[in-house]
Amino acid sequence: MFKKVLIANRGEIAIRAMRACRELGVSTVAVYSEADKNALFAKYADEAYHIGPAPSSQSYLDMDKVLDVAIKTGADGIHPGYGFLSENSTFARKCEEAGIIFIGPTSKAIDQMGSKIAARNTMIEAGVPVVPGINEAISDVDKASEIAENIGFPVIIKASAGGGGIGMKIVHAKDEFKSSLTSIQSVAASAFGDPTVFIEKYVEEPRHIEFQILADKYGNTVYVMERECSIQRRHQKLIEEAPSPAITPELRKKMGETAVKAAKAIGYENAGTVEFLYSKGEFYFLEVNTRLQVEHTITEMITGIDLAKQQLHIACGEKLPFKQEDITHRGWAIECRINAEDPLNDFAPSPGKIKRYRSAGGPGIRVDSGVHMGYTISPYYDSMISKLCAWGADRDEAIARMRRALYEYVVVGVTTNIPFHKAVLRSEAFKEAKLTTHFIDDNNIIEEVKKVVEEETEKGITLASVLDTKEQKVAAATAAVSSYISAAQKQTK
Ligand code: MV4
Repeated sequence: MFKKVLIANRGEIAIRAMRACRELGVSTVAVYSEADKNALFAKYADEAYHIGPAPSSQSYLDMDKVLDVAIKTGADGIHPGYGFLSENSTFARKCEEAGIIFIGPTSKAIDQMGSKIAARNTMIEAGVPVVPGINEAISDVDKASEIAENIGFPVIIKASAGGGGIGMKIVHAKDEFKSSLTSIQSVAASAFGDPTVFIEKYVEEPRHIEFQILADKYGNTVYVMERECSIQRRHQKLIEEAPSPAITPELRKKMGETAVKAAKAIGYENAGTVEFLYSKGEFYFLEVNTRLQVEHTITEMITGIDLAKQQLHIACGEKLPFKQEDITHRGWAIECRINAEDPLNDFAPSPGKIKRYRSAGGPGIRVDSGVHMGYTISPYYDSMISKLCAWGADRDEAIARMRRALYEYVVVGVTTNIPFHKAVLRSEAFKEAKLTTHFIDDNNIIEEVKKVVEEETEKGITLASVLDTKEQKVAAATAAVSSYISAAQKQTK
């Protein structure tokens, strides 16, 4: 096992990685920016080093600064978390060269997923189903337009260097094709420095289903159930669940084995995710995420496997301790990402100081968070306050627990998306698991969020105004919090 691991990240995921380290007796090193000097994760670590100003380019993304701290502190591993340097093959290579283990896949595996066209071809060769489309870069506009017509509209133009939803455009008819192509090429050139694009048939109203995989250095690769991440807004996931309500045991086996095939095709090791689009009984490979994802928690809740600790075991050369048939699952888990953002104002970020805070708890609840009362959410980074996860013996119990927990959760000082989650969780469509990537629009969720907020205001259970006027009076605040919880719980029904 490692002696000392540097965590090249911030917030809740830095704490998640450090928790795994602590349970394994591994020392931890945090690096933090000026904006994070009072953040919990920096205090949680055994050692913490300031590495630069708030803008990520001068701190969390500065590879040499991060590596320098790792070398000086004698860290033998670096956990990259998600985002920042986690899928940066140059950083993985620099770690390899410095003799420090990058806790993730090899730089080569990351590179192989970097070009979407190359990835598509690798998967086709490996026998992994992809969306019908073309397998080479578009060079000739007229030829491409002809191909699009053959594939059949709507088609989607994607940047080869893109991913996660940036650099794509849906084209509904031939007369839009040329202008769409030019526009997406220029987006790709400026966003990724590479104008290369390709086309696929556009799969309408798909479900987003992803398989967790774990692979050791000896070719042992397993899938660890799937997650459904269909409730998203502009490619920002908001609610995820595991297992997927769309998946039967037979389909799970088929898709899981396909995910393993995809991972093996690129010599994948460590924890990763294979994303699929699923529509009308068919599934198509989309991409591989070469990192531990935000939503890994719900997989942990249904399988009992600690994915962050498995990452450490794998990275230091241990064999996977289980085979595919040893992996079992129990019950259902849902994650709501609690963000400081205003769902009634186009989800605008709402950074600022958290004046009052009480997290949810009780049976089946897991909250991963990097914040606390008095913490100031910085405008420099993502607006996530926490990941609120609920486990139940079945989907209905998981939903009931999540609804109960959402009404226990108290955040004052910043606007949160908690009303959004309340609206989704009480909708018929969610209860019936009618999930697609268009869920929010298709089900008028924003209208429902307005109702949630109005109902709460009418019943006097919004805390903010009460507390703002009595901020100095701790006793009054305490009373307000408990009466809030009491009133809010009744609202769950
Ligand atoms: C697609 C698609 C439909 N057809 N490809 C979005 C993220 C990026 N990884 C690929 N994405 C999509 N690719 C074809 N051929 C629809 C999406 C898509 C989507 C995928 C997963 C989750 C949410 C999404 C929201 C909009 C579009």
